[in-house]
Parts: sequence; C-alpha cells; structure tokens
Amino acid sequence: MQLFYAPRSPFSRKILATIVELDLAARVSLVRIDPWTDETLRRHNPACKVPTLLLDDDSALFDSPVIARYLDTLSGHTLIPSAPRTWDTLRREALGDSLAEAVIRRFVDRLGPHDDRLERVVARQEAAITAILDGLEAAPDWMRAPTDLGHLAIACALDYLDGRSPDLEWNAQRRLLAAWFYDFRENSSMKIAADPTIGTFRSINSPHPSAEV
Ligand SMILES: N[C@@H](CCC(=O)N[C@@H](CS)C(=O)NCC(=O)O)C(=O)O
Repeated sequence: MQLFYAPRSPFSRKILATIVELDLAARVSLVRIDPWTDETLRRHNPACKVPTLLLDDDSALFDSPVIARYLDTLSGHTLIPSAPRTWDTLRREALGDSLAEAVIRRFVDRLGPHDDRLERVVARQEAAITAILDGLEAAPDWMRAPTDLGHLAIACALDYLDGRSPDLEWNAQRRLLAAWFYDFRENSSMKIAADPTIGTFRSINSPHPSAEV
C-alpha cells in the first residue's frame, strides 16, 4: 500500500499514528506530497487531499476516517473497539477531526484580507475550537481508556493547534487536557507520525518534511 501524506497535515498524522499503533508500517510505503501544489494525487483522489491510501489493486481510499477503518479491519479491530465502546471512540475521532478542520480554516482564512466576513468566519471557528476543548476537559474519563482511534485524532489535532495557533493559549485553562496531551505525544506512534523518518516506513520520494498545510 502507498500512503500519500503531508508532514504537517493533522489528518495524515492521524493515519501515520494509526499505522504505527496497528504495527502495519512494513506494509505501507510513504509518498510525501503537497496537495495544494501537486496535482498528481488527483488521479487517485478527485479532491486531491491527503491522506489518500492507494491499495495494491490501484484503488484508493479516502478520507482519513475511511482509511482508519480499513486499516483497523486489517489488524483485528484494536483501535475501533466493539460495542459499546465503538460509538464513544468514533465520536471522539469526529471531535478531533472537527477540531483540526476548525484550526486549519482559522489559519488559512486569516492569511487573506481582513474584513467583516473574515471576522465572522474566524469567530465561528474559534467558537468550535473552544467548545470542543471545553467538552474534552469537562468529561475526562476518556483520557484513562485504552488507546483508540479517538485518542489519536484528538492528539494529532491538539498537536496541530499547539503549533499553528499558539495565540489561542488552549492549554492555559485546561490542565487535564494539557497534561494528557503532553504525556500522550511522547508515545512512539505520535513521534513517528510527526517524523516518519524515525520509523520503519519506506519512502518512495524524499522523506524530508517540507510541504506546507
Ligand atoms: N476530511 C478529510 C480532510 C483532509 C484534508 O482536508 N486534508 C488537507 C490537508 S490537512 C488537504 O489535503 N487539503 C488540500 C485541499 O483542500 O485542496 C480527511 O479526514 O481526510
């Protein structure tokens, strides 16, 4: 299998961490790509987004929730547990993905001209970011559960938030979430997701992170 990924993309990192957690790295080659400037990915994914997983029969899987489910099926369903834990896991995956989307949208939109429309868009993203983080802090039982796909999605989104939007100071008033995150990101799956060159992945092109997302 080939995984098209961008080093900073939180959705790519979620899949890289998933692959490491499921011990599938030997079966996946990495293709680093900048989806914003490189159109070669569109042949496999019409939306030209990362992550995209190219299977051995040349068919492609996307978006990241679909890829994660496929990989979990290959590996005995260890990151998406059976009921009743299934729905809480998938709900937290969705929260992590929504957090990442809101941080990306806020970052990208603020690069453009400042006007009323921009203020409304940014305020809406910040409302989502605040509500997601406050909810995760207020009901912390999930932090003690065995690692699942929801933990990976939330940690990758927080890593992106931490790097992209330090002005939001997300960790200042959320001590439980911050403590969980700074501990969780020391896991080898998170470290390899941030820098796949330290893992056992094979790279089809240059492994050095440079693509901007
Ligand atoms: N819902 C998608 C989101 C993927 C996504 O937005 N990827 C971004 C990088 S973080 C991308 O490829 N953007 C390129 C574009 O929008 O043209 C998923 O979960 O895979």
